[in-house]
Amino acid sequence: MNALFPALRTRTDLPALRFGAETLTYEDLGRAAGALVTPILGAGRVAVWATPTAATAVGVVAALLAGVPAIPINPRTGERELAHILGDSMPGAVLAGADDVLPAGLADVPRIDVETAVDHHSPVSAASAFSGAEPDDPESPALIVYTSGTTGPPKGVVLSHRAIAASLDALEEAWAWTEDDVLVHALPLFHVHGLILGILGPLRRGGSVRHLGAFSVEGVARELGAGGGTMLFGVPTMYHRIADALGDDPALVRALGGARLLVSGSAALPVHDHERITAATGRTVIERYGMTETLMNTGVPVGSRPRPGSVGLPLRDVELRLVEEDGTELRAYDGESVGEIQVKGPNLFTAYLNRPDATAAAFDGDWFRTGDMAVREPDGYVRIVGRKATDLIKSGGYKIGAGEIENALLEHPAVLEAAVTGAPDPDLGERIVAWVVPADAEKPPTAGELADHVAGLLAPHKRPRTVHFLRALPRNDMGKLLKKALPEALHG
Ligand code: MCA
Ligand code: AMP
Repeated sequence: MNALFPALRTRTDLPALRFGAETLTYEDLGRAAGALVTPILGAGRVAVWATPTAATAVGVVAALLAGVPAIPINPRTGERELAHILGDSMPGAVLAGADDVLPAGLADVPRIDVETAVDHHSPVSAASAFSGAEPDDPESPALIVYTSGTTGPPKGVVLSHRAIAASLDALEEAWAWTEDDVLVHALPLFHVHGLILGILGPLRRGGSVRHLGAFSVEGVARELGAGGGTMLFGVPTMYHRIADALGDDPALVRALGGARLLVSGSAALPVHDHERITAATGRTVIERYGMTETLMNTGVPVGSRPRPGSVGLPLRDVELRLVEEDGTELRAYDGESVGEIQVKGPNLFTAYLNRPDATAAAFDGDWFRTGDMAVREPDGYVRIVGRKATDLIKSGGYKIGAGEIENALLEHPAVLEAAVTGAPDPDLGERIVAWVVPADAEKPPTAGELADHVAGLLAPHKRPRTVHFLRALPRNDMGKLLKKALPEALHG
């Protein structure tokens, strides 16, 4: 039973999850998740309406215990994206909190309510609540997480029990992560960072997690300070906002200064923000580098000297190489030879759901092509310097494909042509910029209308933050769009 979460049996009276005022011990979690195992066993796959609540954590743990693959769904997902995810993954049921209002797109999927309030007088013990259905085969699929590519709709990344266990256990070693750790975070629960690292990570260690529900600097200060948090996980946008607030907030300075580990990931944390945090608190933020398809690849080990701008060393059992454009392996450890990061190891995904073509294209033999460009320092530390595809945008830590936004914009009746790029943004890392040729130059749509249109079809974080209107998109003689020439076209 529960190979992923042995603490469900051993740490029964200790706190596992806290979301706001709601706390679940391991016993509570075992009972709540155990009660769902039988109802979901026949579902084939189960969607989880991934609000930032205890219900999501209970639903996902239940699916893992039942051996039924779970598909976390962003509760703000727009109608087009939701239809794609459901059509692609065909869940037999959706798990949702009892009070959640589900959109029409989910009307045909049988709903199972997740109860987090546990009846302590029930004779069902946590252990007996499990059906013992958890798969023996570590290769069996555990989660299907949707991630954007440069074009087309998001792809479902199939992650096995093996990959999740391997990645979390490698982080245990790198960060001396133990059952005594209390993780504070405010990440969404429909991606790897917030769900696998942020919820399943503490549960695998037998520690606990305090989720803020929504990110706020005050919440971080409270939970890391008096709340007893020992670790903080966040995306660079969160650390940027923390760095902005440190000057006026002695309680925040104390809270960060007292934490055992401050970890940033999902995008590069600018050196300036590293420096501001260290100057104010005396603490260094450490970075780790991962991807939905690979889970965690590298990390700065706890206790290493400060390395702003570095994502650290390959984690245990992860092999990492740098490869030149022509496929030649780069052997230099010189801090300046740039190659694409390729990785292999037990942390890798199984396949893209229903996409053997995309799966095959993502690999060079056993090596997964990350698309991230990096150098290696003489001591092996990896520094990411860019990304191969300019059509992938990282905004607020979310990966967003330019192509999917362009397609959504083109569906707006007032849009004739559209191009999407990423622009540097101090808060979000990159900001989505839309370049639009209106169908009627006299009556262009408003920027807000286009943002709402994209948010409604895809998701709010994919909405353009800036919209430029042009007479025509710049193209070469072959008709190919020249994205680099867009700023000039604005003034042309
Ligand atoms: C504004 N809003 C709108 C619109 N305009 N909603 C609909 N339509 C509109 N036109 C709403 C938003 O929904 C939101 O509502 C509020 O306005 C503000 O949203 P926004 O400006 O987008 O962002 P934010 O609230 O300021 O969030 C910043 C953030 C967030 C908290 C840093 O970006 C975030 O949580 N990022 C985490 C991304 C992440 O987890 N990435 C991991 C994937 P409301 O305020 O009500 O919510 S990468 C990964 O997993 C790999 C493995 C890795 O390495 O980690
Ligand atoms: P996703 O596909 O949403 O899981 O995002 C994965 C991508 O996030 C990686 O391919 C990197 O480009 C980026 N990423 C994750 N962690 C870091 C980091 N610490 N520094 C720079 N980029 C990162």
